[in-house]
Amino acid sequence: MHKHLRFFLIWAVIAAGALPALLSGEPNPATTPSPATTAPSATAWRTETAEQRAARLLWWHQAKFGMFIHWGTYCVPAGEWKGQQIPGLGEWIQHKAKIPVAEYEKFAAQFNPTKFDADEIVRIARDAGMKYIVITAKHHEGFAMYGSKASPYNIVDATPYRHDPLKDLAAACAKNGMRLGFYYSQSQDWHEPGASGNAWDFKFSEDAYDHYLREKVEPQLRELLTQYGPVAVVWFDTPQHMTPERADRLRAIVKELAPDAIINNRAGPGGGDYGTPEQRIPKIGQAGDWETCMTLNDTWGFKKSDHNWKSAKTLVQNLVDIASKGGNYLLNVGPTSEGLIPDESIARLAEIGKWMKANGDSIYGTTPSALPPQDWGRVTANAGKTFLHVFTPPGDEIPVKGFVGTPKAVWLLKDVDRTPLKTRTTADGLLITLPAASVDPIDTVIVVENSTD
Ligand code: H79
Repeated sequence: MHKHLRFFLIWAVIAAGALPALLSGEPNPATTPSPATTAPSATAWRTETAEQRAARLLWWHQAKFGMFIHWGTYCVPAGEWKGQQIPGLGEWIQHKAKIPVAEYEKFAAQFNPTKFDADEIVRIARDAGMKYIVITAKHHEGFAMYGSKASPYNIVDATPYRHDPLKDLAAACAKNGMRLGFYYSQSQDWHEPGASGNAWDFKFSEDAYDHYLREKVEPQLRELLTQYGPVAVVWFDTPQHMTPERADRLRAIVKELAPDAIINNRAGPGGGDYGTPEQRIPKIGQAGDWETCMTLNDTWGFKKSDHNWKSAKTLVQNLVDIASKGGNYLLNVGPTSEGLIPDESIARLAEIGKWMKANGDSIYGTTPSALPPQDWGRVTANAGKTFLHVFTPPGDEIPVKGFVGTPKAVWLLKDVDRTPLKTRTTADGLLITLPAASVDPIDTVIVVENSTD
């Protein structure tokens, strides 16, 4: 086993090359600090030891699975402008159709999400097996989805709804042990002169940009970190024009007001706590802490015409793939202008939840396994147990490449009686018999209690 672990680690380090991340324009994972170091954290904006950092990130590592919520006034046009379907992401409609602020603002006046039910949303997340929620407090459109004193362009002051849904969500999360985080687009703000992104209404200047950061972004960040109870995650995005100094000002606010919060790596130069592969799952061996964010269909913000839903099988296998590589999965829902999560999303999350209820032990709190990649699926590990995730059984027997010794016990995770599965050891390693009747078409999980030799 030990010889094998060594081989795997060397191999994983080689596989962790930064090339894919560089090509995709994402921050170099090689600069993301690893929790395994004993030196003080490499994150300049934190003065904490590796142990303190590991403790701060512990819940997040154990959680593995969270809900992303993209909700803003873009759910009113829902992908359509002046009778035309606007291609691309729903939340990008203003940019894509170059809708002038004076016209786009009218969506707020039509936004009355009276069916929004924070308890129901938290229930949907919890039943799916999700342990945290990250919601858009302000996306690139510039509209605050909460009552903000720093800008009247917010859901309390600019809509007939006149109510703060983030207050409800914070209360529902607190009641249900669900961690809550805020997404905040700090650089693009298509509503504000001086901010980044809206070249059809405004002309960008560095001075005006600093004014925007100081007068809108920094006060709003302070509001979000003081008025909603503990904030578990701050999720910045698209740091165009963010210098290290500008990013440091935001990180300092987070550190001051929410010292335990985890922040993603998109505040700007200087990084954050974790990497954010978007709409993709990294190759095995990805260095540092990371979270794949992904849509259920092809859009983040609700879009009427988007019916390209991923199957529950794909979604569960994505979560397993991610957990087997040491990452987290942040899976998005885009509520409608009524405040409802689309039925197609709810159905898929419920199916994931059903699988998670029987198989969650193979996800929560796990780490990558020291075993090499297996042809039939993925492997996770936790406290002396190895979880074999069989996606495509090669036959009645599952060969476990690289497993050395005789396991103490082998059973199906979903089997509460822990009926032993038949095993045999050959020169090629361990073989486990998986009865055809036990196969779960999504992912059959076999628990191997490791041998003590
Ligand atoms: O919030 C979600 C996206 O809206 C946001 N990040 C996730 C979490 C995001 N902003 N920018 N990007 C992702 C990447 C940039 C995409 C773009 Fe485009 C390509 C901008 C212009 C070309 C996609 C296609 C959006 C508009 C056209």
